[in-house]
Amino acid sequence: MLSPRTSPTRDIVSLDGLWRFALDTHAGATPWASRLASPLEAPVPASYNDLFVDTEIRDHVGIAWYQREVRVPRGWAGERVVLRFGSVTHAARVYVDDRLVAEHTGGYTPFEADLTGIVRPGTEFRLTVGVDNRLTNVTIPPGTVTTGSDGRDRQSYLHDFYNYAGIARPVRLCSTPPTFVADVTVVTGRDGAAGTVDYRVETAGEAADATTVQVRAVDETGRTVAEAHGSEGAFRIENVILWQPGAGHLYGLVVELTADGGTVDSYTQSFGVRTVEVRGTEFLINGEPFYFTGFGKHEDTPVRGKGHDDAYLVHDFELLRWTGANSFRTSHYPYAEEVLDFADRHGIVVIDETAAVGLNLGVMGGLTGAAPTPTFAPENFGGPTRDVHARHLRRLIERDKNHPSVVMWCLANEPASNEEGAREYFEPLVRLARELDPTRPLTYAAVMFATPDNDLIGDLFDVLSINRYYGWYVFTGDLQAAEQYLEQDLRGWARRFGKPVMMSEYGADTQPGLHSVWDTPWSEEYQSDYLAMYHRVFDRVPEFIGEHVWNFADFQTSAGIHRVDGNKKGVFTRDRKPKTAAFALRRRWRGLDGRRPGPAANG
Ligand code: BDP
Repeated sequence: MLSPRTSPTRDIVSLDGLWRFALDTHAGATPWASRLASPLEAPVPASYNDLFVDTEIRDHVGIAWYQREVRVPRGWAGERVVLRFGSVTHAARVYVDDRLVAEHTGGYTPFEADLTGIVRPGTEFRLTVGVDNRLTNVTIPPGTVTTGSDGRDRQSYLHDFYNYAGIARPVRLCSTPPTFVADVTVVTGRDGAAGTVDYRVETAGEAADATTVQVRAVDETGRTVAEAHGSEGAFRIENVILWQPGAGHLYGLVVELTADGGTVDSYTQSFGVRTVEVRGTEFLINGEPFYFTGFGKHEDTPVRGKGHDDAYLVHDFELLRWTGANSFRTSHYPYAEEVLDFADRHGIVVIDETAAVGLNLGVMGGLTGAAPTPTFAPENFGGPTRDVHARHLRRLIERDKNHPSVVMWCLANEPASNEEGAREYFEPLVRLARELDPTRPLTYAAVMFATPDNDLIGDLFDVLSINRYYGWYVFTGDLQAAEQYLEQDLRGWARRFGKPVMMSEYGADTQPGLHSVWDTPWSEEYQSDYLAMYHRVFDRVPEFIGEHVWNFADFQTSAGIHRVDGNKKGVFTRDRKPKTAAFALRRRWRGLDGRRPGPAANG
């Protein structure tokens, strides 16, 4: 799905701002049919949970309503009018006046409603959105809703971040011509000093068959560097400037749809020329071995919850640069498109993850990892869950395929890959991902209970991403034992699969301001020593290709005795203040430029 962009033939009106807001319990039977009678207003984009001092809203399970009036620009007569949501978490029903115009499930990917002929240029309509935050066995991520004896619904889930809900990303009203560019796919390669570009353009609308497609690549100054004709084709960019980690050089593919010598539609798709490949136990970007340094992140900030915020976007990337991080994983769901656009422009490498987190009933068994009931059984996560997972994977790849920053797809976080049924569950998903995108390697983040001996799916993937907490959940406070087990474990994965191995999670909860001269869990020194121990091990494993600390910043979770106002494994606090470990990471990572740290780099 194309990102909304203005062009000589396309306009955009932002619908961000304050909308009327009410929980379904206060909104009447048909909230869309008239003005929402509620004193509350909620900002878009933002999660609604933390805005109000009201536990009924914070812990709400079910539907919440958003509403506003929208005026269609009068100049849009004869144009196609499209309403586009960056995301609504987790499901949406969208009404224009009394009419249902869209339904969408999946809280982290965009969707559109074509309003052509439904709304009239120059007039106003009432836009109402019902936002459903319920998670079940057949949603991704999954969860369970139970009704208590007090009649209240409660939501439980298997992932360790708060189930924020709302209209979390920008909403836009867009115009396109009635015949339009519907999709663009760009795949790049290299031939000596030249870049090779294969492209495919999809068109739609009444007169699509009568149009011809022309494309030209422009550099950052707007100069045309290559041209081609036809809806599918290839061209070369001589003396290409590559998209590189740390230097996000971009070109624009200007796609023009013409008929009878006139322009019907034009759309510019940005792209970067780079290659990605796994060879042996190396991860190559532009043919050079790349070593990942960075974090698993979250979209999580005070008050806004998971709402997209450009100030935090800029600041987070600034802190990544300051720390010497060259990459991050979009744990545990696809992030806002604005984040990936920024990563493209600034040369930050991204591992792009689906929202499939919590496909593991073993976590309910605590540290034993013994699932109380088999994860992949039909009554838990069977065929219907996998179908939804497949749909999400498709949406992710359709959305993010043209981002040069995205170098790998992560199909799931900590699935029960050690349990029977895992292979049957994942094989079709891996096949689908490779069909949709034969160019990018695939990975999944392996849970602690999945070991080199019992994992059932590692051979299906290209890179082994391992989540481990030796020294935290196990061998708590005993870094010496933890070091020994970690090394055995990582060497075991490398030996069994002969593939590149990276650490996709390692971290320790840390209370800022707590200091200790001992190996004291929760102290700032322990977090630094814990990371340093992992780094010593990484530097001894030849197949090792990268390290993503869990987590970039502290983040909110559901309440529980294991969490003190959320997960504190951040190297930065939730309001982005550095803990001691941030300085240690900076010492290790700065100046590496994608190379492996040398033996002296332990920090
Ligand atoms: C891992 C999960 C991550 C958690 C982390 C933790 O992948 O989402 O936040 O553990 O416990 O198992 O901190």
